[in-house]
Amino acid sequence: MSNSSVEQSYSLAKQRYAELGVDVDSVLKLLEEIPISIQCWQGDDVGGFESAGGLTDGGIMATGNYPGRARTPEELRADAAQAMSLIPGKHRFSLHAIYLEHGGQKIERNAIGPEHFAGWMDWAAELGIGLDFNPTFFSHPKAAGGFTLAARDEGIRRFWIEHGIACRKIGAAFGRRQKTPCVTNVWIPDGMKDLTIDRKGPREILRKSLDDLFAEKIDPAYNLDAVESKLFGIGSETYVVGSHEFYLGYAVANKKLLCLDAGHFHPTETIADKISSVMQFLDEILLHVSRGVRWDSDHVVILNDDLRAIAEEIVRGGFLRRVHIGLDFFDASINRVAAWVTGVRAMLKALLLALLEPTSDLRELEIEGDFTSRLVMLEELKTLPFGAVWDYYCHKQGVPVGEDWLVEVKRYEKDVLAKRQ
Ligand code: RNT
Ligand code: ZN
Repeated sequence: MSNSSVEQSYSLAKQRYAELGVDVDSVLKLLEEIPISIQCWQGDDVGGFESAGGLTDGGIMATGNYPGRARTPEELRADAAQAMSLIPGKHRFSLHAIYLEHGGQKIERNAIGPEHFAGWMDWAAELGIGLDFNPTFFSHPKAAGGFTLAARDEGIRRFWIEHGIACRKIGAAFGRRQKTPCVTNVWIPDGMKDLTIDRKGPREILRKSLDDLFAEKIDPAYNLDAVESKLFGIGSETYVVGSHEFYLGYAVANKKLLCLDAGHFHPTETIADKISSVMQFLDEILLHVSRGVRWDSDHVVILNDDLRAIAEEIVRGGFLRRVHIGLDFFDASINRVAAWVTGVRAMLKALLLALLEPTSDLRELEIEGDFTSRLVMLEELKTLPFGAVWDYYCHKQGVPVGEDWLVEVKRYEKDVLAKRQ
């Protein structure tokens, strides 16, 4: 599309939105300020660089064998930078502990430190982006029994507490360096495949483990702790220790961030409506925006009704500064850079659509009891020229407009990814 047609379409779109009282230019300024935390693990199927082993059991699984997976930190950084060059705005990058750079040494997970992430910190500083962090409680012999922080075995439990403690220090080091807090998110796979007698015991253990893991106070300007629940996983179909109710209670009682993963509830249960509820009791939350399909909770995010509802709830509730938006999907069956770009661009489109809504007018209609107009307006808003605004935003941010970004990904695939054999 030519620059002049992008600009012409934009100016018409702007007029149309102005008729509804929406100032599109200021909406675009707002959108520019919203960072999305991009998950590192889409780039290599959650393999990490601890060993060549890749993702092993722990309640999650990447499927597909599309060529070009990143095998080293350098490759992953290059792929992520390539993705970010096709996404409008400045975002964040979320690392997992297994993405350390160990310099050929065997470093146990309870012995990792900020020094093993120096390369990542330098890279982030160069790009001017912030980092977030995740301890890795899976793909490890000490997680093979299915229990980590909720383990009855004291040695195993201690090991994982120490891992969590080490990770919070890494998060704080990120935060200190980047001048924005690092969100460090705890997710553990602990659970049971089949009928479970003692659902209480492991939860008592987990509660104690979390208390130990979080015992040290860390300045929230540097590190924010989040806890992520799940209903079921692969091999933990019947019972997951860290359920929604467990972590909701823990987060409220201990002033932690609650992480709501869109794929971690009943297959038809969505997270949008949970936001304004939990925000009554929590200062901040983390989202793992994902797309569940049947039993899989981690398909690439697309602009569907669920995603739109999440963005609408954040915007309508005025929660933009209190909700950290992270993505969580990993698809090994398509080009991984394209997966990233598709997911982040979808999230941004959903936020843009929500920001373009004449929300106060709609709220007025609702308060007045004019539900007819509320429904009619919501339906009419769907066909406003949103695409023209999105295209202009991409153009203004210096990234490809429309499907042009795919051309860049195909070129990168041919020049770089295809050569990784
Ligand atoms: C797993 C959780 C968790 C992971 C990442 C890799 O079900 O969603 O967030 O996907 O930590
Ligand atoms: Zn998640």
